[in-house]
Amino acid sequence: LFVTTLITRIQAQNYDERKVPRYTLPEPLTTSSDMEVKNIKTWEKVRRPEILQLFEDNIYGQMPEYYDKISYEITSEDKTAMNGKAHLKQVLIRITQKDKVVKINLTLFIPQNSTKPKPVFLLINNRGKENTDPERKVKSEFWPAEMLVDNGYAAAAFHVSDLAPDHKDNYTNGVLQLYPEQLKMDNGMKAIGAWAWGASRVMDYFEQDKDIDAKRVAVAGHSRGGKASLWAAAQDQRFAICISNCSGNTGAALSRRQFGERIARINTSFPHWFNNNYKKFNDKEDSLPVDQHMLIALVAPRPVYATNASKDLWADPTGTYLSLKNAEKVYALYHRKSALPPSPPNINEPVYRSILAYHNREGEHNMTSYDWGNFIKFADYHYKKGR
Ligand code: GTR
Repeated sequence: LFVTTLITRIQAQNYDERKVPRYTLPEPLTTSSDMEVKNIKTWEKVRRPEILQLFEDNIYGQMPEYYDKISYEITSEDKTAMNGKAHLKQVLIRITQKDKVVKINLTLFIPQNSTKPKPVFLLINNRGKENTDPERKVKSEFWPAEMLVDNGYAAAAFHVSDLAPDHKDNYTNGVLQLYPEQLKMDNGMKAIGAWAWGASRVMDYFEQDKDIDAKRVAVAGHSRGGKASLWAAAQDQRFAICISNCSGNTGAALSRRQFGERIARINTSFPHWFNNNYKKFNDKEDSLPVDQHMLIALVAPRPVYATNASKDLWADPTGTYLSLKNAEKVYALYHRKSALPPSPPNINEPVYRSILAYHNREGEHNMTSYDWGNFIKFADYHYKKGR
């Protein structure tokens, strides 16, 4: 019976472009009081805070920023890591609130090619911990730290389980211990919010590490991690660049297309990711006051790179592309014009010389050295190699 139910559910997801319903996206540049946003000032003072609040209230939950204490301890370091190319720091970030503590274990490889502060890619690791093991016994494409270092970037990573274990039965064992009141609120933080919160605490650390250029921090994540990287960059404007790899539903893809994974499905499979209010939109995508193009717009004018994989229709490549395209008008307020063509580029034709960047890699749902290679070119382009 279980198997039959599961198959019926999976089949209920649409993969046919002709069956995408007609929809109207909410307008990023019209305020709740029907005022048209024509300049940066109205965007930043009125509409941006409104949209941020809508995402907090209806999807990702609140982002509490208070705590009694934060401390940083280098628990281990090695100046001869990666055959002498990198300085490895293992950093324990401890955040205390009342008698509760959250500990983030940050792995950080800093290139040794000069003494200048280095730009960094921070990965929110949602997969196996071995991918980001400081000893590099496993060198997976999911985190090609050597490649980042060879290109002059520091490589940093933490694991989501330090903030909120990725399971409905124990996701509260982390950040939510500091903020138990969040659990009582329908717009309270849950796991994705906790992971994004963790990225901001790592940002706090970067701001006081002299080897790191805290003005050049790219926050990156894959899939559920890419939903968190977008939410982190939307919330915390200190992140200079956002990378959202194959993030799909409630990440970079438009919900209203109802293509591949849908809200009802994600809320059923992962009830611990988004707030309680989000469950009201199960099978009611059209009644959401936002769609995901507005999440990307919250990152403006900072660069965003979203990706897909050709065999990963679950994450709706077309819907991801349309999300970027529909965020363009907010970037235009800042006179930042994207180089994205009107319709999606071919598979394996990355568009990275652009404020809003995109590629659809041939293959499966994953993050690979192909993806990272393009993220590096994207960062090089925006930082103008000036490092
Ligand atoms: C899937 C989920 C997606 C995506 C993915 C992942 O099961 O439906 O939304 O987050 O997991 O994280 O790899």
